[in-house]
Amino acid sequence: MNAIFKLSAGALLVASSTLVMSQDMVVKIGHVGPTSGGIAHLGKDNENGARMAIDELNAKGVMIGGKKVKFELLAEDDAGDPKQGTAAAQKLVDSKVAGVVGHLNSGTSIPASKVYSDAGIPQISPSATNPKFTRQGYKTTFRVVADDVHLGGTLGKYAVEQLKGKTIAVIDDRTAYGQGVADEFEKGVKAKGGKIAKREFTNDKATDFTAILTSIKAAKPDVVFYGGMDAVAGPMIRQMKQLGINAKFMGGDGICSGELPKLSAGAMGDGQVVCAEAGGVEGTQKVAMEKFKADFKKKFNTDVQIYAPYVYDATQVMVAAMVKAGSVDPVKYLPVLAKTNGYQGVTGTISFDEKGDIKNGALTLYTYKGGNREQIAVVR
Ligand code: ABU
Repeated sequence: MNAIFKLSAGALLVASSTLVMSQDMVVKIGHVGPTSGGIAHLGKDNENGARMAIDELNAKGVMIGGKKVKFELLAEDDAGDPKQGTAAAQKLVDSKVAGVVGHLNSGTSIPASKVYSDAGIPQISPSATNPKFTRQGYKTTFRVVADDVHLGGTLGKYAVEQLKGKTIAVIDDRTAYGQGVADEFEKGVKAKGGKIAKREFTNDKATDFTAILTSIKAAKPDVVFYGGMDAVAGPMIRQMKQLGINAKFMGGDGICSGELPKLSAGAMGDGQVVCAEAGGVEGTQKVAMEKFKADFKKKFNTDVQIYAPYVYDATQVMVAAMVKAGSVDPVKYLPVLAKTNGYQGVTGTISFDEKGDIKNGALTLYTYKGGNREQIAVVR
């Protein structure tokens, strides 16, 4: 009897907790990034940003339309590959997600945006910077960082005005991001009267740059810009050193990670690398960002790479729109999301323009000293 009683009580407890949970409205939010392949460390960083937001929202308890919501993160890996990106997008649409945060890369975010647009599902990228992403006329497409026009253009001007670059070489990885940011860098250099002495290209999986670096060495560059990601930039910096190229090395947000010193195997001289993150915090906002980074480290036992805080904010902005709309139905909360104005996140103030781009997006210029990233300036 006793055993039966215990069993029954246990069953009752299970049944009762299932009952409580079943009263919660489960809302699925998708996240996509490359959690496999060369930049898996960046994909995981992004995914952790989403997980942190979801866990906090669930711990806090969110009511939408009078119902308690339990958010569920559906995390997909696109390996940074455009085809896998659209497949992951379709999988999330089929799983009936209410919204998607991602993808990380422009080369995956752009083709995936059509899938989300066709399904009417809001998509916020925390890191895709190719301008085309928000210029396709889709109402479902948003981003919370500045684009490559701002990023590449600012770095190009910096190369001429601050680094006093006279002989500038440019390499890109032929991806939507890498080639695009390199083109904008060129425009920035030329706008300030500088000249591009050499333009070369590689690909996003290459490991040997001897041929292009030998060609670049002949031009005796004082600045080399690379449009691509840190997984390629690291070995490139190491091979530049081996070939005796002592130029400053510049790149966009894709190289501006905490992992770059390790990826270059310690070949970076202090102040040799200048890169820019497509976002930035200033003044009192720094306190919130430092807290985020400390909480992130405590939760995941790893430092933020680049975009985890932007993923966190993108997730929070999406949920804030659902709360304000009183609905998780994309038809109802999408117009509210589009009108986001003055949302205070850990990355700063988020307001969207008519294209879904962040208004007044900042950039942060960084260099590396002693293997650590050091802020040079925030530029708007
Ligand atoms: N913005 C750099 C990394 C992501 C991308 O735009 O491809």
